Amino acid sequence: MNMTFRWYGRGNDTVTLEHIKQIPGTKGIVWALHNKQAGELWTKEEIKEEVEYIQSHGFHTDVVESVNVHEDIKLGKQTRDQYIENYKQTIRNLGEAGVKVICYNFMPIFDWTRTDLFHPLPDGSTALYFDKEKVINLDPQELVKTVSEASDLSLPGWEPERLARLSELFEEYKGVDEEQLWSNLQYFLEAILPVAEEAGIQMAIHPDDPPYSIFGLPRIITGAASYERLIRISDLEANGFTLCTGSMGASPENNMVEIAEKYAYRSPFAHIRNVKIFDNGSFTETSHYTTDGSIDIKGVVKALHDQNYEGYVRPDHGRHLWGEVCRPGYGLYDRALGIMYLLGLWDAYNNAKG
Ligand code: DNO
Ligand code: MN
Repeated sequence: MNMTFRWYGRGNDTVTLEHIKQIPGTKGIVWALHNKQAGELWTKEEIKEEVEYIQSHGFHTDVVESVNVHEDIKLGKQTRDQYIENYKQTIRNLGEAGVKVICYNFMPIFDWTRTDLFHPLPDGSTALYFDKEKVINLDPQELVKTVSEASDLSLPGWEPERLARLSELFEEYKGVDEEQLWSNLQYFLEAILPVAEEAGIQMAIHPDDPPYSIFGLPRIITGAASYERLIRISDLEANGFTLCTGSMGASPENNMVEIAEKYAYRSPFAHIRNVKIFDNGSFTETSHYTTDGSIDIKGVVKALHDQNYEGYVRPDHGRHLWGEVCRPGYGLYDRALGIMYLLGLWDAYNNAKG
């Protein structure tokens, strides 16, 4: 397990590299050029500058999250090819800079979706929350408005430029069902995977969050069956997964221990965090502690340990603790606590093995 921490870059994050340095066992920074629009080329110079800055603090820069996929690619529009060419060149440029894994997703319009960014928990902290009822009944425009007003920092995947086109995008997706989206994903993968393979990079698709359709939009990376279908599209090593326990595990149908046992070998990157799912399907993010949520985090770590997992791991999101002002889900404290829990489990499993 190669422990990492996601960081949004200088001037774009309340957490600093100096803070992260003080979290025991943390080797790498999961980074991105966060000022880039989906579809835009990441130049060698821009990549070099960011990588050198992070490395000068003693961290590796092996993992990028995300290089976002332009909506025209997901929609399968004719204009997609130019964006795919940019994507390919970005992969080559990242490979040249030593990057090993690129995390990406293929969710229409929205990236991860929540209805409340600062939902109070019984312990006095706040966390990201998904109210299923609300999402079923709310107009997406309304949701976007409430959620964006709750935070000054724009959420990844909720970039203002993209959201401004919301109605237009919804109109365009009317012609795209799940099968069409799969075929658009396949077209994209067939174009980029050989390039990634040659660049020494593993692409790691992130599951849809939550892992089911919302607002009538198709969502396809939702569980073990999606993984099987991905493997059938290409068994190149470059065709990898991001094992995100909190995203995929937000559906009670997904047993994350079994999924980790079965697919860790294809997952160069893991996001390990817990969620508590309520009877009505709503869920809240919690601490990483197994007892606090619905996902067997210690079982997931054991499954990885049993396979001598050497992939990159990050604690993904955390609660907001002790009055911290930060990006929703991306504070310092709870993610640091999460890391210590994950490393503690790992050490204990090491000892048990003898
Ligand atoms: C949320 C993240 C996602 C993830 C993208 C990957 O915190 O897990 O935004 O970065 O879906 O492309
Ligand atoms: Mn995740």
